[in-house]
Amino acid sequence: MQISSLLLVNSALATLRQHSETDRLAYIKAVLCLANETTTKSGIPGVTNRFEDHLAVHHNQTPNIHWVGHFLLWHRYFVATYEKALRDECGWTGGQPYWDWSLDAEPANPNSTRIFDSRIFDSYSGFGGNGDKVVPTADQNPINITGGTGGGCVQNGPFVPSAFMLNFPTTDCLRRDFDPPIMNSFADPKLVTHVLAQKDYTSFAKAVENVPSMDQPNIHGSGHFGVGGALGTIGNAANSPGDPLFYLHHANLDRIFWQWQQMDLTTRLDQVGGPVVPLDYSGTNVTLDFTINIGNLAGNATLKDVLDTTGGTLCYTY
Ligand SMILES: [Cu+2]
Repeated sequence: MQISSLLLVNSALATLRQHSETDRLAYIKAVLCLANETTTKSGIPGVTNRFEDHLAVHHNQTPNIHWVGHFLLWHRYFVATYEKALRDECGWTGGQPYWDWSLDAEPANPNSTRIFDSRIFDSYSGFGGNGDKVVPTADQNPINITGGTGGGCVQNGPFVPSAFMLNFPTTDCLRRDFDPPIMNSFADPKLVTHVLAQKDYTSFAKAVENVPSMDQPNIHGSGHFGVGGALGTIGNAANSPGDPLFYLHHANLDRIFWQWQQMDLTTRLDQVGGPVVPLDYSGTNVTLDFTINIGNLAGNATLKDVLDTTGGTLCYTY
């Protein structure tokens, strides 16, 4: 049996809007601390700090961790490990906050910018706002994402270029490309209800990710493409953890997953499924003892190890 090195203590998660301004500032300070910690752990060439350690592990594993049976559990373990780094190395004392985009989405009004006016994007106590307007070339926008309103470097907040740069895989600023029509349709509360109504792990996981197409809204794509559009960092499959918001988006997906598990905990602490190879729905499926790894960030874990957020490996709830 694999004993993981990860144990999160007293880690209760809360939506960012439930945090006080002091807490929100403390969380962002911890993120900047991680980005300024130059003793790295991943061993991945090109990585210059502890924040990029996480980005690089996700980058390198991107071909194996999406549209697979272990998608949700890999990302659960990954976000929990990032939270642990913020706590152990950067003085954060809370749980990993999440961003519940469905609270502000306006599916009936695709061009609404209400969601982008929410406090999470505040220039002082939030994650900052949009990038300046850049028109993508056809090369930069292979899947032809429309509706983007930014695309350049974030213009305000704690992660502007003078305070925060990404050095992996290449040097770049943090980019955002707010896309109201995608945000409002992909973050539709009805999609959350649809996901929560799934009867087994495989169909749940499939409902969260849906298919790789912009024509079929899916909640996983909401934070990624609603904020990232065509050019934003969080919209890039490999480099999305370069946007600190990634972790709040994925914590929310994980919260929905945990909520779903709790509706039938006995069964759902013991059930996995879905393909080992991306989108290979007729191929081999993952099993409870399928092992995931997050490189040198923490020890390997089986899917069984991380199905329970309050089990031996993980220790948090929402
Ligand atoms: Cu991912």
